[in-house]
Amino acid sequence: MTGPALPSFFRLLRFGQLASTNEEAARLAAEGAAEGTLIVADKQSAGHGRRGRLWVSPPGNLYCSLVLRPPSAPREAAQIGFAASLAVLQSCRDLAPGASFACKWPNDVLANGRKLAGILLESRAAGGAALSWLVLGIGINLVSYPPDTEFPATSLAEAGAPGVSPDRMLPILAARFLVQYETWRRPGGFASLRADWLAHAQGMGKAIRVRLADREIDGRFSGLDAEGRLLLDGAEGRQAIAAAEIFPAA
Ligand code: BT5
Repeated sequence: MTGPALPSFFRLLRFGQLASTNEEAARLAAEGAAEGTLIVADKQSAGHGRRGRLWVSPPGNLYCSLVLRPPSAPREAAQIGFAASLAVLQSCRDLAPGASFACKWPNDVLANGRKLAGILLESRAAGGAALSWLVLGIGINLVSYPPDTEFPATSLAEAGAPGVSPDRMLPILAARFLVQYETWRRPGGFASLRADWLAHAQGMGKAIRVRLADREIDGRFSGLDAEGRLLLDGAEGRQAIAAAEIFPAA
């Protein structure tokens, strides 16, 4: 299949249907696919989110996964999720300038307070020292969204840009991501990217509730550390949270 023109960094592989673009990208990455390999599917039969959760993936929305091979330590991998969230936010704002967009930790993008996009990072390390590969999966609800999610969802159409096709969104997103990725790769890049992300972060500086696997804790969202962990100031002092769901304080 032919597709939209993308910067030369990308090598686009398009599919009518896949179980999951992340699975396909991870399979290709393990076989040696080059950085910039970009898998796109019209729909997914088993799209997934974090911890095996389902990502509802009917035709009309964007489902893509990018193979990256940054020469970084595994603990820096999560930083790329913030680069991607910013790129998604900017791309959506380009198309729907009237809506209000925000980043929600760790990697969601919200439009008018509802979930518009999700991001899933998967990586493998080669012997601990450096990442072998990283797959960056992005799902953006362009025209539809599931009505019954725990955190309310939305689409770009509902945010004010009806009828945007995956082929229209993809080159905008690709160009925006490349700029963020290049920023990130520069010395000190994550510090500037983090400041940019925090300026768009939902709940920053506010009271939030953090749901961990086994308990919930309340505190003030006071920033991100160098590994992208959420810094929470609570009754037990400052904690760095690596994986959780966050909500406004009850
Ligand atoms: C995410 O997980 O938000 C990451 C989603 C990544 C999806 C992309 S699509 C291309 C690539 N290939 C894949 O297989 N995955 C990536 P998480 O934070 O765990 O959120 C999952 C939760 O979001 C679910 O449990 C639902 O509650 C909700 N959800 C499911 N589908 C949704 C949708 N289309 N829009 C908004 N929310 C959704």
